[in-house]
Amino acid sequence: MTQDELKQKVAQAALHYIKDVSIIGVGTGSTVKHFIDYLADFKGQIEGAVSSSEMSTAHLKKVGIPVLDLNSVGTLDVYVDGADEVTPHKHMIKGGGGALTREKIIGAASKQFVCIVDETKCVDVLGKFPLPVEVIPMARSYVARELVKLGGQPVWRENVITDNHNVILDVHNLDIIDPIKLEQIINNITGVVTVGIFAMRPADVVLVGKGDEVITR
Ligand code: ABF
Repeated sequence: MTQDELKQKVAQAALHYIKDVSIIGVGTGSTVKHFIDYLADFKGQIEGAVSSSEMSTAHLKKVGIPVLDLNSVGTLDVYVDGADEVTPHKHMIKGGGGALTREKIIGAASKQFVCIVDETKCVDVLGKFPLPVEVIPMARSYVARELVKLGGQPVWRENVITDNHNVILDVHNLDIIDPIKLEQIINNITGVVTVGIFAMRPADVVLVGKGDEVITR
């Protein structure tokens, strides 16, 4: 199977987790795009979705699924999203698509976080994928200096402004041995909005498209 076929397969498998759910949290990325396409078949059975990005919002509207405001719906039962890396402990690096802040908010407000990935995303240790950090624009250089002190090599994702009007630093060369600790340290750097380590609130279920099957972790 191609990587995209694996993404389709794992996105379809996620439908199992939205039975009897009326409002679904929806992430961002190419795997989630397939999930939204499958979700379209349920649009008569669900009230709507809370979206993690303008990109996903546009796709949800295109397939006819109402997009709802998280402030109006409270706690969500299920959140389905992809990842850039995921470990056996269900810790993730997310944000390659630039939507990490809203993704983390919806994940925090959801009872069950279902992560859908193809096998290339599975790692033992986070950090080979450059760690996205969303930063208030005026703090970009200051935060970059602080990240260097942590051993990282931050690169400004130029020409990218997030849905929240911030900038992103992609931090290379980090060996994330203790994801929870590093998430807390980077969270505390003044000017950081969100760090793309999802370990304090990990996924609850990870669906991995591998070979010609879907493995549930
Ligand atoms: C999203 O999924 C982002 O956090 C991440 O960058 C993206 C990667 O997934 P895909 O390979 O499906 O685009 O949640």
